[in-house]
Amino acid sequence: PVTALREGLDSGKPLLSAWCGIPEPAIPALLAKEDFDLVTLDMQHGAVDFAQTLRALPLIAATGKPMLARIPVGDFATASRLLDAGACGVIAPMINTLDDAQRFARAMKFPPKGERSWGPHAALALSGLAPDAYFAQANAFSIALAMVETRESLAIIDEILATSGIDGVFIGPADLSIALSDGRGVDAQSREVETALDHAVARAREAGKAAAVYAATPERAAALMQRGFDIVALGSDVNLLRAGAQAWIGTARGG
Ligand code: 3PY
Ligand code: MG
Repeated sequence: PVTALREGLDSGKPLLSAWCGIPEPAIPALLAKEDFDLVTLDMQHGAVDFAQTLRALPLIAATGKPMLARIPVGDFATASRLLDAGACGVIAPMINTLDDAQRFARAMKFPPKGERSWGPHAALALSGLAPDAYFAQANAFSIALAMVETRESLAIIDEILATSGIDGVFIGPADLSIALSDGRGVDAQSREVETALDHAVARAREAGKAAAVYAATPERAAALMQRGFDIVALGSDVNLLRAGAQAWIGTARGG
């Protein structure tokens, strides 16, 4: 399973991810059994911590699906630890400078590309790969997605995409809408955001790297998959539960 996200991206078909923030590993395990292509755990805004992510990993891996995780801002040491634990990739929020991108990339890749330290014990156990095989392939299959969600970041998207060890960009439409409106509000579908989304897909294509994005509704996810994103994360588990509850309650009450 550690190689599964790379393989999914290489297939060229858009991947739909579940997005989990409830601090309970049974939830990503349950969603991995549905027809999602992968599952993402959100350690930035979700309530999941490292221990819960560790417990979710083998449960997701048992389904053969890849797991991605989003780290808290600047927490690049956790990016390496997630790879050691068997995550297929990491999303780093608020990558606003080239230095941010390089520091993130270095945590994600072994030398000579980066500075990741050796110790992928759970990843070896989960994948069944021998240490030398893991080492030889890990830089290629461990996916580093840098979040572009500010004006500064959008202005250097080509440089971020060109950074050695960065495998793609992940657009945060909510934060980007705040930035592009100069703090006037949050509107993940503002005109400025829509333009930036198409720009990001085009620049990632040109760079031969991945473009990923967050979608808050299934309709939005469908549209963004059509617009060329390689990964669309449909969030969140909380929204899914609430939407399901509201639909069921409505039907049960005869609405
Ligand atoms: C954003 O939209 O800002 C995100 O980070 C997606 O969760
Ligand atoms: Mg964000």
